[in-house]
Amino acid sequence: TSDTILSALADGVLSLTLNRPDKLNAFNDEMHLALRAGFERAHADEAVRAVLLTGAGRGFCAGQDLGDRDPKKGVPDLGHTIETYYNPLLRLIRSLEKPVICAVNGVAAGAGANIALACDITLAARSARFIQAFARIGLVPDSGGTWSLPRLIGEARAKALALTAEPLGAETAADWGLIWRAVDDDTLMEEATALATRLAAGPTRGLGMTKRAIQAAATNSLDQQLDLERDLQREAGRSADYAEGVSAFLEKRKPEFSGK
Ligand code: T3D
Repeated sequence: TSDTILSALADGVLSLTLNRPDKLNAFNDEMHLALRAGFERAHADEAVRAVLLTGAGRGFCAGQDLGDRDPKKGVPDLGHTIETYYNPLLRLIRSLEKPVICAVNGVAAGAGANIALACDITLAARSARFIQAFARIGLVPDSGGTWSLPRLIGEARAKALALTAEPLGAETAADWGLIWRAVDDDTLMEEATALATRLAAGPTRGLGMTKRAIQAAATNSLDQQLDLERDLQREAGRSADYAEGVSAFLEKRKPEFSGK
């Protein structure tokens, strides 16, 4: 275990809190491994039905800890660190067939910004800023940023954000469709927790397949997507939660989903 990630399971929600507040929760190797372990648990543990990712202190995440990248120590192989740490994390978030909610409590810079964008529903405190900081140090957006930015906000805005590294406020991020919603700073965690708890009480398999289908649309043709919808609907139609959902509707009561 590591205190670089605080982990707690309540009401089906696995809360993962980036916890290096003195460094605005920048990633070192230890925090990478601990966060990965959190998402691996979310994949494996049936009791986890949603994940809530946030940061401790005044920042969400400032990306890579640049203290570990001092050029005096030699030229690093960043391809290796991307392959070893950032790419596996992105794949774990995207392939998790459970909702991942991100509560961006403060500045999200570099990989920190793009990890927030990889989550399924991202809320941000009104004071939070998103910064594609890579251009300031001669790097290229990673953690899926070059993929997610143009898809979420179009090429013009994606290029301007990435080339200028200008901060984008949470309100504008929401207006542009980069994130779901900007909320008051002092209600962020309450709203994000309520959303995660609601989703964790939902029909987990159906929600997971919905996530998979929407993500697949990024590369599928309409025909491929229609076939995928047929296959997933067949599977969803066999789930216990579908039977419960329909029964509850017919009996005019609230459904009690088991996640199965
Ligand atoms: O390397 C690889 O493996 C490749 C992968 C790369 C992925 C990446 O994420 S590259 C991008 C790395 N991140 C950055 O370039 C962002 C660097 N940080 C900043 O530009 C600013 O800190 C912020 C704009 C995020 C916030 O500014 P501000 O003024 O609110 O806070 P601050 O004073 O700059 O930071 C507060 C403290 O956190 C400060 O420490 P101090 O002086 O109080 O002891 C600062 O040095 C530290 N900190 C912030 N970001 C990082 C960091 N320390 C190490 N690494 C950081 N990324």
